[in-house]
Amino acid sequence: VEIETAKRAAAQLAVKNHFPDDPRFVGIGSGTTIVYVVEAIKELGHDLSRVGFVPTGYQSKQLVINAGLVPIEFDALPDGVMVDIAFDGADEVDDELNCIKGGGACLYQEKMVAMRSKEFICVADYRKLQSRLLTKWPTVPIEVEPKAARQVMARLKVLGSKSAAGKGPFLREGAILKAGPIKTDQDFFIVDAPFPEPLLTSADLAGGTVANPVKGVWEVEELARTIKDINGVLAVGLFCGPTGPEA
Ligand code: DER
Repeated sequence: VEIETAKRAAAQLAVKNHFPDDPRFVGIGSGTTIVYVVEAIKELGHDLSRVGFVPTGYQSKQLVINAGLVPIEFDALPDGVMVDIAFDGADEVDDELNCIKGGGACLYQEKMVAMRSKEFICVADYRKLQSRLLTKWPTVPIEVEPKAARQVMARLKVLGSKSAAGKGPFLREGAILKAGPIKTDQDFFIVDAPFPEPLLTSADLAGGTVANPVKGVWEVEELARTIKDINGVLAVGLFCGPTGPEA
């Protein structure tokens, strides 16, 4: 199936099955699949004039505004009030619904909105689903305070971050028209950290299918927590599934 068709189909199904009848706040993620989610929300034909749509960065905010939906900034949410549901994309999803996120460098606000939501609906085409993370998507995106970037990359190397060719971690450089590293919506850098082996799921460890993981082979939640503890790291592009902690 053609990728864009698959993205649209996933978005239509997600919205049809999960959009609430009368939500107060709805989170809107970043990337390309989310465009079809917004399209599907509009096609519902509901009166959305009283719904606040919480964006997860500049791209997401423009998408909400251009769709004629009412944007509400995260810090304008009433204290103690949760977002009813958040829709977002992902770069890879494993059997336990752990996700790699950050391919679009929007992971910080995506995580804030996801963790503030009663329900998080990940919308992803068939390419993204792998039994373990880092099977096809090669790196863990990490948002880093610029002055700490070199120190964070050195720490990641110690943790075993390197590609099969022994390269990395990498500072995400600009696209064609930007020399030097890109800046996120928070004016931070993105470090992309490769690991030589796919990330284990908690079932791998519990089920004993992987007795004693070799050095440098990580389980998703443990790696997420370990990286989050490095000074200068703002957010890690590993979203732990429904059974996992807030990593
Ligand atoms: O950055 C992210 O996590 C985004 O959700 C993004 O990577 C999803 O991308 P796509 O929908 O364009 O594949």
